Amino acid sequence: MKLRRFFSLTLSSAMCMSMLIGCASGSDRQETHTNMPQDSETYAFVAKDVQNPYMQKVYEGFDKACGEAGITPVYTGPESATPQKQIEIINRLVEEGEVDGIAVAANDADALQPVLTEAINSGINVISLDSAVNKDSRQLHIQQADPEQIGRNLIRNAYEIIDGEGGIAILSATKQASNQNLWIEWMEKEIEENPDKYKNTPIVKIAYGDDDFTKSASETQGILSNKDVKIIIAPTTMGIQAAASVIEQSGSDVKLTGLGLPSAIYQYIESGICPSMYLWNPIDIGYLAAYTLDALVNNEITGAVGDAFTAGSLGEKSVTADDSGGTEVILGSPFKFDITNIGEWKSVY
Ligand code: RAM
Repeated sequence: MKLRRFFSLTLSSAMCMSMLIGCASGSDRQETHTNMPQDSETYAFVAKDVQNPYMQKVYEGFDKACGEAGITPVYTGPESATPQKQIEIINRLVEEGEVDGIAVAANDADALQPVLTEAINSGINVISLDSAVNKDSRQLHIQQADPEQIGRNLIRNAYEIIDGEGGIAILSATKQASNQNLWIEWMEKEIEENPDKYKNTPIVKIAYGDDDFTKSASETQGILSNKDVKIIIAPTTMGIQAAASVIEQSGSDVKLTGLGLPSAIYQYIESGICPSMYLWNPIDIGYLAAYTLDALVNNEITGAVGDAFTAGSLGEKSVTADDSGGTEVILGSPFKFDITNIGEWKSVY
């Protein structure tokens, strides 16, 4: 794809691009790698928020794949998880005409549609990862793992941890997060479809910590004041970390499970506050996203069902239909972490 270029991506121009974007707003950040060939393509990863360590791990893989493929990577995103700031950032990326591909972890499934449509119309390849935009706003989505498996596994795991007795509270990310909302729908479905099994373990509360540590911690305090709650499911790496620390400090015997980074939660698995949790390899998500963008940019795939391509060391990947009528590439299955394996993983991610 030929894009209008204001300048070539030498060291000084990459700094210049960073400055241009940085000048437009003090509340988001952009980083580029500058040791790439002058005519390399540029792919941007727009994080839910740049502070989130999970997003930083995803970018680590994105950056790695870009390095292998000779692509210039850009890390950008808002300082807190809002769609408005993502719209501003993507707008600037489109106006500047420097990027050939955008991978976005969306803070709202629908709100980014106008700006992403503009990006696609201007010749930029667009995918979502982690948290999807609607099917009309992207060419395909990178799905970490089957949302049904994630949602059902989390409820089944919570049920086992509390021996089928006690209320369940969910501490989610933002109210508009499409990934968390879909997982919560599957959690509710698992309970609805098995009323006998779950008769003593209802979901008594859903709270939103906005992927912000302080807000998640104060929501956890609220949850702990409800004496019916025996376990919290936090399907967000930020939420589970905040909940674990509040439970520990308060001395509560409420248990915890969810989706967490082993590096942040291992001590709570060891102490028994969070007997087990799930995740997938966040580095691989970013790695897969960059190779998928590359396959789109080089016209190896169009994003249609049946398309296949090689995603570096992850090997052959194919495009499948998703539940919304769009398409996706799935990384794998959710992986369970507990006392038997957390030691091996706590230094990996
Ligand atoms: C959080 C984010 C992200 C989610 C992970 C599990 O950091 O909300 O979207 O996929 O947790």
